Amino acid sequence: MVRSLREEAIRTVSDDPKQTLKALSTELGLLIDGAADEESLYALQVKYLGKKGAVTQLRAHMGKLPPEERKGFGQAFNEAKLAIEQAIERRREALAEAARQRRLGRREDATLLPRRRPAGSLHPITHTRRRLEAVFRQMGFDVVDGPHVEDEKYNFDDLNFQDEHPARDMQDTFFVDGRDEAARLVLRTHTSPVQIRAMLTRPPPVRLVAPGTVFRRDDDATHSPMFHQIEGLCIDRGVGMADLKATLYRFVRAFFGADLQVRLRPSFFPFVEPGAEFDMQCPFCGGEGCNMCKGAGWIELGGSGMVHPAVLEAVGVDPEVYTGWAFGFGIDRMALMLHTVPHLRLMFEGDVRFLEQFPC
Ligand code: FA5
Repeated sequence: MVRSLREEAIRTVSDDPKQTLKALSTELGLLIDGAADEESLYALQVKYLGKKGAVTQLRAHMGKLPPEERKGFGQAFNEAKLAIEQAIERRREALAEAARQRRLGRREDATLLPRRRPAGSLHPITHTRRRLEAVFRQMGFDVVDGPHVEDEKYNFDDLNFQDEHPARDMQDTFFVDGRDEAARLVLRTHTSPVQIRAMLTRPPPVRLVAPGTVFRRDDDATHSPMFHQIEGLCIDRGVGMADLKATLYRFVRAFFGADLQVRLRPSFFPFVEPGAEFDMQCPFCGGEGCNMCKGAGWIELGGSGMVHPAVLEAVGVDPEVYTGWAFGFGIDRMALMLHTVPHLRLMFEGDVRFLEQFPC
């Protein structure tokens, strides 16, 4: 249609330029209004208003008119050209607006729920760890960090582990290749080596907690090869088991917001003497016995005890002057309890359907 219109214009232009201008304006108006997109509109503009365009060429034929008609034709030509340009501009705006509306999605329905934006949140273990840190900070503890790849000396030797202690066995510990036998590196098996690092750099009194990731060759329903612990350490003059128990009791009360009892049971860890496991009264049944505590009324939290004099000596602290206590427990099991999650494995599978249930 565009080509025939132009041919028609060229054919008739020699006859009567005024008639041709009129016909061209009318036809072109229709073509402009029918342009389906900005591209076809631009093509029309080039074809008719460009250097060799039908409208532009019409002006060259002005010379064929008698001199008295030229002025009137010139005026009519300018007005027609302006009208065409304005029509093109209007159509361009309309097409741009239509495209914008399409982009915005005009099919708005005010009754629809807003579209759900995926929002990240803290992993339940990170959330639990931060809560633990906050509670201990409030109780006057510093929060310190230690390396995941640890010197065997800090992980075992200085903590009074004998050479033949089973925990050193390849079954339990991930040894890191590349160092000679005399100075081996391990993925730390617990957070207790941070005790050694802290005592080597801080003179007593020391009061700190050290949360972090630890690694063991452990993998079953309740044990993971990578898990998290928090270590507590207090070194000062004249501190004893009563301070340890009181601190654990105050911690449990602050963390769970309930008056839950704590109990110590004798146990063995090479770096404490005496050593004790510590349990808390079950926060779900208050000690009555339920599924969460397997009917016991108590939930096992971790290990604790008075820092062994051999450990104090290894770091140059005089055991005749200073005493200290330490504790360590699993953050992961604390998180399971806090969020009533049944299996440890769920915490590490990275399944978003599970994780998004904890918008912490
Ligand atoms: C220790 O690791 C001692 N370092 C704790 C300690 C510190 C004792 C200071 C005395 C003084 P144990 O091996 O029992 O202790 O581990 C402590 C806690 O870590 C356990 O009670 C348990 O909650 C958690 N835990 C141990 N192994 C795993 C595992 N494979 N997966 C998840 N949690 C674990």
